Amino acid sequence: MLLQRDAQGQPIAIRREDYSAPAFWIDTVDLTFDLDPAKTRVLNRMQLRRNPDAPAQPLRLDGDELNLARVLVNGQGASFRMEGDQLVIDGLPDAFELEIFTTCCPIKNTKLMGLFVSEDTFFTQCEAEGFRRITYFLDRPDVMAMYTVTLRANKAAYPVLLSNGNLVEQGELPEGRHFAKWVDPFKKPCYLFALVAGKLVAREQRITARNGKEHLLQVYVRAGDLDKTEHAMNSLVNSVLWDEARFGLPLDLDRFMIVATSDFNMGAMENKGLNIFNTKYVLANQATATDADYSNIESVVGHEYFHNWSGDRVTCRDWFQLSLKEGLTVFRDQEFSQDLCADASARAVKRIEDVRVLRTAQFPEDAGPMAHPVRPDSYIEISNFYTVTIYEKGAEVVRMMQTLVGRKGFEKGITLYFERHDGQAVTCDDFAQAIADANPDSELSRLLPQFKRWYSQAGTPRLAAHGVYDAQNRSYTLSIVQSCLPTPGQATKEPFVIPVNIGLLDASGRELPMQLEGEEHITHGTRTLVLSRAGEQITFVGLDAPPVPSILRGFSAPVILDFEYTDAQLLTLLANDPDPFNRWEAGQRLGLRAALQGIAALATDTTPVLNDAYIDAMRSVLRNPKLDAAFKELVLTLPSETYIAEQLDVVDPQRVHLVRDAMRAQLATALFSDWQQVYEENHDTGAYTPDPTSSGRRALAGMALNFLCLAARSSGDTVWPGKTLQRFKDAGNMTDRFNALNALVSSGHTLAAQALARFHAIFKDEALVIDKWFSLQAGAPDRGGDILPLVKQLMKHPDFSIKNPNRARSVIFSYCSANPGAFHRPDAAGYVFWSERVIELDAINPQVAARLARALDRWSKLAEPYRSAAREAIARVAAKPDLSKDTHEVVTRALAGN
Ligand code: B3K
Ligand code: ZN
Repeated sequence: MLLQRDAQGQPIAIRREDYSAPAFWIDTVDLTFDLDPAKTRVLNRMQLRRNPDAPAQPLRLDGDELNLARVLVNGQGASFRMEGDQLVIDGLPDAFELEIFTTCCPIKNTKLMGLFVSEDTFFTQCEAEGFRRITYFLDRPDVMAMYTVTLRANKAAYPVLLSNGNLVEQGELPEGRHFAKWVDPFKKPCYLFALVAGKLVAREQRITARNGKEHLLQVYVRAGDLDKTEHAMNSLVNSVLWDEARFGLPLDLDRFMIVATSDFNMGAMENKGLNIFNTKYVLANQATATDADYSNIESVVGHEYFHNWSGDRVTCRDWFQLSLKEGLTVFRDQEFSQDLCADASARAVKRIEDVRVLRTAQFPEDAGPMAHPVRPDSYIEISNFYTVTIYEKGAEVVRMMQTLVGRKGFEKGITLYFERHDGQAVTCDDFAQAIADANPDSELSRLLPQFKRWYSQAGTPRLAAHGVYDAQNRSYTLSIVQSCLPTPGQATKEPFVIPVNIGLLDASGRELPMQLEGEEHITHGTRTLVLSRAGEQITFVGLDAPPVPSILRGFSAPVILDFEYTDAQLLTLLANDPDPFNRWEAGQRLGLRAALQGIAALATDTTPVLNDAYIDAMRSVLRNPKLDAAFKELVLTLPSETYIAEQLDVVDPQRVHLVRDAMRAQLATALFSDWQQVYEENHDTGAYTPDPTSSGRRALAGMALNFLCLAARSSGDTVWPGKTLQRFKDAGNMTDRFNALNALVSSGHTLAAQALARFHAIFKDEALVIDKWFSLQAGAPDRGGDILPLVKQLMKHPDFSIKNPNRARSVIFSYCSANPGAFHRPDAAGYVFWSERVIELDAINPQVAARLARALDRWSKLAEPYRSAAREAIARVAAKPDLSKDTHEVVTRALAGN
C-alpha cells in the first residue's frame, strides 16, 4: 500500500482533533463475490447520499491492492481519478447508485487483512481497515449500512458459504458452482463485514431466550476438529444467557455463527453474526488443550459475543474511540468469567490473573515509548493501537466507573447507554456520560470531567501513601500523594479521580471497624475513598493501636501504590487479609522486595535471597487447609522478570534472571517436603473437567512437580524426574501432561529430550499442540546461551512456517518477548536475531512484524552493553527502506524514546 507521506517523506499521523463527519452516507451495500483464490471478482452496488451536514466535497473511497475494472454512477460510466490509493469522484448528485467492480488475489494475501485463503478456505478480516482490500469503500466506522451479500463458488471445493445475518436464498449454478445469499438485518460499519467459504462442518445448538425466541448457534471447524468444539459451544451458550441476565442484552439474531481458522493475526473477530476465530480460541478437548486454553476460550468466546452489543449495535465514531468497545467488552468478559465462578476464591483468582496481565504488560507500555492514552490523540497505523492500554487499561477505567456508581448503578448506566445510542457510532464521552446520567447522585457524576482524564492522560499514576498513628487522639492519618510521570507528548498531568478501596486490620490480622474523622457512623469491611486532589489526608478515628492498612483492595484502580509496609505488616496481610487480592499482593510485595535486595547486593554476595520469614510464610500458605489450590499457586508464583525489571531504573536482565532463578531454587529446596505433599494431595483430579477448583489443583500439582524437578537438579535426585516422566506418559489430560513436560524442560533434565520427542510424535497432527511444543522450547531457561541456537534450529524444523502467525509467535515471540533471560545476551546476538525477524516478517505480515517490534520497547532502561546493542538493532530496522507503516511507527517511536 502506498504510504501517505509528508514533505519530508514521513508517514502522516492521523489526529483525533481532525475528525470530520463523512461527506457521504452509504445506506445499502449489495456485494456479489465470485470466489476464486487467484482472482476473486467483487461487484459492489451501493446506494449513497450526500451528508447534508458536511461541507460539499468529492467522494473519496479507500482501496488497497485492488484491481479496478469498472465504475458506474446510476448505471452510467463515470469519470473518476485515483489519488494515491483513493478513488475520487467529483460532481455527484445528492443521491445515487454507485457500482464498482474490482478483483483481488486472496491466495497471495499474506497480510491476512481483507479476503484471504487459509487451508483452502476463504476468510475475511476487516477491522480496522481491511474492507478497503475487498472493495472501494468509505472505510471508517461511522459509515453504517445495510448489507446484502451473494457468494458464488465451486460447490465441491467450497460447499459452505457464509456471511453476516440470515441466509435468504441458496441454489445451484452451472459448471458445478453454487451460490448463497445473505441479508444482515442490522446496519453496520464495514469493519464488521465477513465472509467464509470452504469445507467446514458445524456443531449446532438451539437455545431459547428469556422471551421465548429460538436461536441457532453454530461453531464451524474443519471436519477432523468437531470433537473439539463442545467447550466453545458451551461458552457461547453461557455468554448468551449471561448477557441477558446481567445486562438485559438479548441475542438479536436468528443465527449466530463462530468459524475457526488456523491463520489469523489475532485472537478473534466480532463480525456481526459471523465471528471468526483463531483456532487457538475455539478448539479444545482434554487431550489437546490445557486448563489455561479452556479458560481463554471461555473469555474470548464471551468477549466476541458481548461485542454483539458493545461494538456492533453501538460502535465507534472513529478509531480513536476504540476503547469504547474494547475496554467495555474486556470488562464485560472479565465480569462474565468471574460470574461463572462458583465461589469468592475463584473470583479473586480471576481478578488476580487479570491484574497480573495489566501490571506485566500494560504498565510497561504506559511507561515506554508507545505510551498512549486510553483514547489516543494520534496514530500512524491504527493496527498498532490494539494494545493492552486500549483493552486492559480501558477495562479498568470501566471497572472504576462501576466501583463509583455501584454494580446496580452500573447496570442502569449500561441500559441507558444502549437506549440512547443503539444503531449509532459514538465516542468514549458518550459512554461515560450515560453511566453518569443514570447515576446523578454518584461521585462519578460529580467528578465526571475530571474522571475523564483517564481517557486523555497516558501513564500509570503513582500513589505515595504514608500513615501516622496518633496515640493521644486514637487516630490514624493516611496521607496520599498522587503523581504521574510524563509520557510522549504529555509533559504534565492533572490529578486523576482514583477510587481506593481500603480496610484496616489490627496487628493480629483482625479487621477493624472504620470511622472517618467527622463521621458519626462506624462502618465494617471495605470502603471506597475517592481521591481527586494531588494530595489528600484521610483520618480514621477510634483506634487503640496503629492499624495495618489494606489499601487498594481488589486493585480498585490501575495505579502503583507505594506504602512503606514493614515485613511484619506484609506478613500480617498475607496471613489474614479478608481481601484475597491484597492477601496475594502482600506476598508479591515481599517477593519483590527480596528480589530487589538481591539485585542490589554485590554479585559475590552469597546470602540467600529469601529470608526465613518469607519461606515460613509460604509454607503456611501451602499448608493452609482453608485456601484453595488455585490461590496457593498464585501466591507461590514469584513476580515475573518483566515486573521486577519495571521497578528498576536501570535493568541488567541477566541479573534479574539470576536472582529470580536463585529465589526459585531456594523455594524448591527449602519447601521440598511440602512440595512432595502438595503433589501427593493434588495430582489426582479425577475425571477431567476444566472448572476452577480442579484446574487450580492441577496448577498447584504442576507447580510442585516443577519445584521438585528443580530441587532434583541441585541434589542429583533421580526419583522425581523419573516420576515426572512417568506422569508425562500416563497423563489423562493435556494440562497434566504439559506440566510434567514443562517441569523436565525447565529444570534442564536429561529426560526432557525423550519427553519432547515423544510429545511431538503423539501430537504431530495437532497444530495447536505443536505450537506448545515449539513455544516451550523457545521459552525455556537459558543455560550457557543455548536457547538462541535452539530457536534457529527450530525455525528449520519441517513444521515451522513463519507465514503462520501462531507458529511464528510460538517460536519467535516466545523467545524475543517471553524469555528475557535468553533474549538479552551480552553478545547482542538475541537483538540481531530480533531485527532480522522483524524485517523478514514485515515483508510478509506487517501487523505481526510490528508486534514483534514491540519486544524492545523498554530498551532505554537497559544497562550497558544491552542498551547500546538494543538501540543499534532498532536503528537497523528503522533504516530499512520500504518498511510498512506498522513497523515504521513502532521503531521510530522507540528511537524517539531516548
Ligand atoms: N476487534 C478485534 C480486534 C481486531 C484487531 C484488528 N487489528 C478482536 C476483539 O477485540 O474482539
Ligand atoms: Zn474486542
